[in-house]
Amino acid sequence: MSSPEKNITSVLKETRQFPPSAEFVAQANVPGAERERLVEWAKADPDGFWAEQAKSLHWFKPWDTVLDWSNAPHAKWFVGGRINASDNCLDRHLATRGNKAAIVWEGEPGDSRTLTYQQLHREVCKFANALKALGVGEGDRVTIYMPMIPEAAVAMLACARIGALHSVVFGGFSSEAVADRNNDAKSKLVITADGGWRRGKVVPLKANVDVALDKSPTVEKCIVFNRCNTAVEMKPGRDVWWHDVMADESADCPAEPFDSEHPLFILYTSGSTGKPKGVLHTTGGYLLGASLTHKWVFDIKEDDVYWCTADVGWITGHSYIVYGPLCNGSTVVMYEGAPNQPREDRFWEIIAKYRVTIFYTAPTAIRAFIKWGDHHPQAHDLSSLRVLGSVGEPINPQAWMWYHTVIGSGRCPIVDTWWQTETGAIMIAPLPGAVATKPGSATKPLPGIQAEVVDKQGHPVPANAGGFLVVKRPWPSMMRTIYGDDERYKATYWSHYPGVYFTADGARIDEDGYIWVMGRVDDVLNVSGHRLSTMEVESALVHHPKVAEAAVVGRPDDLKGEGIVCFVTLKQGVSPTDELKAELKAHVVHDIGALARPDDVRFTEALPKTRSGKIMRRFLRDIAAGRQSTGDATTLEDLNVLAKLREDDE
Ligand code: 6R9
Repeated sequence: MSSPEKNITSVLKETRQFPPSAEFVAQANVPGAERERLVEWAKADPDGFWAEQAKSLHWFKPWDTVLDWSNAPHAKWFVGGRINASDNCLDRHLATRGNKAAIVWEGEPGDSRTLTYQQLHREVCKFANALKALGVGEGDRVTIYMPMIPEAAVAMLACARIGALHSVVFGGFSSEAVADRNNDAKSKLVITADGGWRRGKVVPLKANVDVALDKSPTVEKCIVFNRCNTAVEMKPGRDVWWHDVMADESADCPAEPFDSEHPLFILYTSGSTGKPKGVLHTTGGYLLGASLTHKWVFDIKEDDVYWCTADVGWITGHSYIVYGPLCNGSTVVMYEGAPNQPREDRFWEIIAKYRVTIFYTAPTAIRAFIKWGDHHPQAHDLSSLRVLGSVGEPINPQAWMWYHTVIGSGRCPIVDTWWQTETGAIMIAPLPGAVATKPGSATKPLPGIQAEVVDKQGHPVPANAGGFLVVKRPWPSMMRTIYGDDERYKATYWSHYPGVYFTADGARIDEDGYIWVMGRVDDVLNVSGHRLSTMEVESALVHHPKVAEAAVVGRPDDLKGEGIVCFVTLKQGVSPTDELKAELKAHVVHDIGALARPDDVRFTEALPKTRSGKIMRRFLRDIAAGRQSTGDATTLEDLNVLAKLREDDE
């Protein structure tokens, strides 16, 4: 196991290659020659290539123009086409897959449910009618703050069916985060549950919503699903039970044809400055990206049992639990809770129970499995597995090799998938029947994706030199804007290089054209595969009445990828006690959620700043990591500050 620092050194030395077996190639959706053909075709005739791929979706009316880039960087894909995402994920399958399992669900306390495509369709139609009856219509925003239960997917697909935009907020976020997102999106309605199970406890979702709704003036109604049978307060006139609004609803709700560019959802993600960005995705292009990559990268076949362990609160859950797999008519496993509850073999038990064939998880989970011991997976029959996926952060070669040997028995291709909330779908990954893998590399861009590594001037870097990862051509599932803030969209993603999408990731490209993503180059932390901005944590800290100033940096962490270290100066007269440290940690959790809990709070008399007043984070990063700083300190305002911080460290 290793930290990201060690990982960078080790990936630089990584030379192992794992070509797919002849057996795998023989049955692959995209074998090597086919991949080459697709890559060349997409280069020569991108519009023709994407038009052909888009025929895999059901359109009420075909498009007139494939791509309209005249208002760049706001793309329009499949212009003039009429489509409905919910129709593509449900109605389209009824004739041939009505009795096929769509969602196979495992609750934390041991309960389980299966919904066929027919049953899921019925639930979605009824719930869509219920939303309409509560006044939700085309273009309205709906916040979904749910545990990992099938109703989360039902709620998303019901919104899509009637053209309302969903904004899913991860159930681990705090009431503050829910209120912020309600207000930014001006949500009309919130869908939640009394609670959800996590590590034997009920997460009080409805109670959090109650606090959030006191500060969310646009929200008129709240629908509550009874998951845990816990007592909740129901505010008359505002709150209604899911089972009540569903009771008399008809299951007849024809999917309406929407414009291909009709907004499908908003998903908030952290950026390098302050407030989270509402990433906006639209219908046709997003659905194509999610479904096509799901088919290609996971080599999906009709009888696969596919399990992505993400939460629907993240983009991975949107694209690879809900839209991609359901659009492809796959059987999706979904689970509530945590990988080590009730025991550390929970995942392996689920894989054996349902004969899971495709398994998609995150490096942070893999590192935890390694720590918990090989005897857990070894106690279960994992022979059904045929493809293993990884997402969220760079995977260390050591963790990759463990995944390959202990989980995949050396048999299953590993697809390390690089992408972002903003890209909507996987961008760089091996097609498992076509590309030999190298531990720690996401390998090559998918056909149609023009990703490159460039220097500060935008020129491609030579082999093995570091640079910035960019995408040079628009692609169908790209974000369309930041909700309500076109200027921030342009400034964040399109101002570094004209006409080129800036990912904010650093990477290198090796002599075989393989891309090795190293991590963020901005002030975004990657904690357990989840994005958090240093600014968000800092503003939470300075909200506290005893804090004068705060600077937050990441430090390498064996399990989480990055840990959060906070340097804090206190207001005059406040004593720096251990109790206060604990209080500040709890305060950050309260403001953002448990995933933002600081690993370390350090009090200091001053922060190292430049003469113009900018905090010199690189010094703090070195100190947090316990490294000797090699950087230039000539612009530092007061050298004593650094010396003092180092002393405190010893
Ligand atoms: C899908 C998702 C995006 C950021 C991205 C990068 C990191 C994701 C990765 C990876 C290396 C991979 N990232 N996958 N880094 N290898 N396979 O995680 O979206 O939450 O928006 O995060 O995650 O830094 O820029 P999101």
